[in-house]
Amino acid sequence: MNKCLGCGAILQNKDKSKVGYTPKTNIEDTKYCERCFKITNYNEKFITKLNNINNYILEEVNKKAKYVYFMIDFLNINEETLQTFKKIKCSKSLIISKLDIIPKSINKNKLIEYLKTNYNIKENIYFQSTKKNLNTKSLINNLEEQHIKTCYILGYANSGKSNLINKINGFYHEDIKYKITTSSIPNTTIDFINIPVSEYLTLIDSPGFNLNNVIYKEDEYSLIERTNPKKYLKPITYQTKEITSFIIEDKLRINSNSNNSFTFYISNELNIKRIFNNDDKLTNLKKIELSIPDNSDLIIKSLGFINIKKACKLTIYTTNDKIFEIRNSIF
Ligand SMILES: Nc1nc2c(ncn2[C@@H]2O[C@H](COP(=O)(O)OP(=O)(O)O)[C@@H](O)[C@H]2O)c(=O)[nH]1
Ligand SMILES: [Mg+2]
Repeated sequence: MNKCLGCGAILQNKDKSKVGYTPKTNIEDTKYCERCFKITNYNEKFITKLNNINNYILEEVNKKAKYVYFMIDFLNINEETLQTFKKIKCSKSLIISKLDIIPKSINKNKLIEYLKTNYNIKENIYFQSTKKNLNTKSLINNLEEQHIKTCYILGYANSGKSNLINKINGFYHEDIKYKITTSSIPNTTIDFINIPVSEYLTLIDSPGFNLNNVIYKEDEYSLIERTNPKKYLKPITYQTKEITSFIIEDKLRINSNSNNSFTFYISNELNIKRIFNNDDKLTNLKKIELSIPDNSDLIIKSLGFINIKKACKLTIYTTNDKIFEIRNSIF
């Protein structure tokens, strides 16, 4: 069976609506499926649903893997993503990817200490950026020093797995002929892809784990793309003295009536409106009440988090009431 070099799906010319489709008749000589061709050459966007993907990845990896690099970007550090990390049984390290977007004000060593204690992580944690080529070679050196021959690159959808593998492959081969397909929309990689980067080392790309709950609908491309910061994230702080509401992209409304300080760690491309009333006019949204302890982060899964200085009660109107977690501030 011939697999697409871009996404790992088994190539087929029977069903246009299924993954791996190519209109070509000579499948044996085909390198990429139609979807990968269109993503790479025409920047087309596709919604790809992968059923039961989280279990599929875990089962495969817990059967076969000896070593795993698990990637999460800064805005997706939360209980759900780290619980998935913990379900991987073999030796592993945690990679905080897209180092280039982490606000400069954040002390990286303190962040590592926080992750270790707050989320009880015993494994090594590294920062990495493919875009700025930071700490990519050292990830490979680690593997070589430990004589690891095969490493699975796992992580949440869009954390940058395929870009990292293409980059590393590029260190070994000046002109890589066949690149893995990458895009700003989740679920670009469909199945595991073995990439022998050198005589001694094979990296295995993987489909991304999917969050159980997200704020956007699956076809909201523009919003999905804008949730990913393209450059350094600039935290935005609002001091509140009276009744204030924050409305994010008309999908989330946070009503506050305390003397407080809210710092948003979400993509600067997202629209945050501040208004000075507590109307609840977003009646199509679900209403929830949350009690926030002193100096906490309110995590909004798929967006990032808000650091809130003082204990307070918030009324929240939201498209999805399962996207919240509260943690001690990472600062
Ligand atoms: N800022 C930044 N963006 C990145 C980096 N690596 C990947 N991306 C972006 O993240 C998105 C997903 O990348 P991809 O490699 O396809 O992620 P995958 O789903 O984990 O394989 C793309 O829009 C990339 O341009 C990085 O180091 N920094
Ligand atoms: Mg990928």
